[in-house]
Amino acid sequence: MFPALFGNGLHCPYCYRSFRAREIRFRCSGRVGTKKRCETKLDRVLADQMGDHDPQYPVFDGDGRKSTAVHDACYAETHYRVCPRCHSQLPVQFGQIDSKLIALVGAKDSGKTVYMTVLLHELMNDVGARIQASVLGADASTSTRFENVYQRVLYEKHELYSATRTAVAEKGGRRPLVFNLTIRGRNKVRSTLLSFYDTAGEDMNSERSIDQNVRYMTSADGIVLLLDPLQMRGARPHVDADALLPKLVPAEDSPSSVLANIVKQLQGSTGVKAGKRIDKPIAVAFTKMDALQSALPSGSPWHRTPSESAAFNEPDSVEVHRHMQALLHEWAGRNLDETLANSFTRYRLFGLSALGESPRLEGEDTQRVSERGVQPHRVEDPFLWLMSEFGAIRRTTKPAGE
Ligand SMILES: Nc1nc2c(ncn2[C@@H]2O[C@H](COP(=O)(O)OP(=O)(O)OP(=O)(O)O)[C@@H](O)[C@H]2O)c(=O)[nH]1
Ligand SMILES: [Mg+2]
Ligand SMILES: [Zn+2]
Ligand SMILES: [Zn+2]
Repeated sequence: MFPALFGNGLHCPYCYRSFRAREIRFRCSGRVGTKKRCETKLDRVLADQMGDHDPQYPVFDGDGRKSTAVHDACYAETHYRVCPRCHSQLPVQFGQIDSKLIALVGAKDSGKTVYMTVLLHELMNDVGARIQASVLGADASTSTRFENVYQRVLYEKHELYSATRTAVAEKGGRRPLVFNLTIRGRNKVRSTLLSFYDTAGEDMNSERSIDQNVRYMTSADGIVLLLDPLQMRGARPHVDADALLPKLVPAEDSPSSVLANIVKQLQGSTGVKAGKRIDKPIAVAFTKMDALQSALPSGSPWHRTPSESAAFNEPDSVEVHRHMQALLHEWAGRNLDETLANSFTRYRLFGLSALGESPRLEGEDTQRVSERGVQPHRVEDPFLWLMSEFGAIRRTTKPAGE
């Protein structure tokens, strides 16, 4: 039931390195024990790996399979368990509950940061209510950062983000956002840890990619690859006249080069044999579909609002997949689709709009969300497909549109 406990062991949701349960270490609680109380100081490992320079209580070895340990130096008990590789504090139920790392990747400007924010916001609100799920930050830093940095900019200030800084620019790497998703099933409650790492588009470019980024993709249980249709030559003539049309990016950042890099990195580091495909589900989604929706036929399945059911609607998704496949051939040629089919055992195409409407340009370079606010369409589809691939949510075969 708990795949994260077997095989190669566990994966840290913060640094994505693997280890076994017994290797988990503990951090002193700093409480008063029967000996001299411990003091805080710089944790070199945490500083080097995660860029966190705050003084911390010492890390010590214990039986990592247990939930508590007593620190020999002070005799105080602690329930803070940390990753043996990066010293990040592990979520409370880590190791006991299912843990899924979902890698969100895509070229620069493809819409990753906006998508991640809107998806999580939806999971915390409407979509969460629909699938009877709740989402909570698994650590204090995730909760405050999501609230103050991500959510506030888009939903309160109604502004778009500036480009995400590359992990190289942020010394020591960036901390992923880790959430605990709890789904109420018919007779049991199922928890899944979700880890999202907001990559910068540049990190996808092979020469500049760094360790953490490659680890992030190779240890992921599922991948969401975002493709920007506004970067596809065949789509650009169909873009709404009043939508913001970005400049064409250089060839090395094009959707097909990014996909080629991802395949290369995954094949290189997971040891996939020549001629074999990568056995990780990959959801490939066109973002910014609002800018192209008037070019779609009125009967397009993309326009439909997926049913209110808690389950993942397979027939609806397959119809959208076929439509997106036809669009992909028309907009970017067959090559991308061929690469996906030849490289992955399971892939599915999606179309989504995180904002629902094109942002407006204010002044030289500030972009604002439309006055009507954020109105996402089909942002949950790729996520629900992955969750259904993991067996975490049900799939229904009820005909689409019913
Ligand atoms: N029309 C439309 N534009 C969008 C949507 N989502 C994002 N955009 C546009 O895409 C731009 C980039 O979005 P981001 O989420 O910052 O892209 P990113 O992939 O995180 O970019 P980097 O962090 O630089 O790699 C935004 O400034 C918007 O102009 C959408 O749903 N609809
Ligand atoms: Mg970004
Ligand atoms: Zn770690
Ligand atoms: Zn101590």
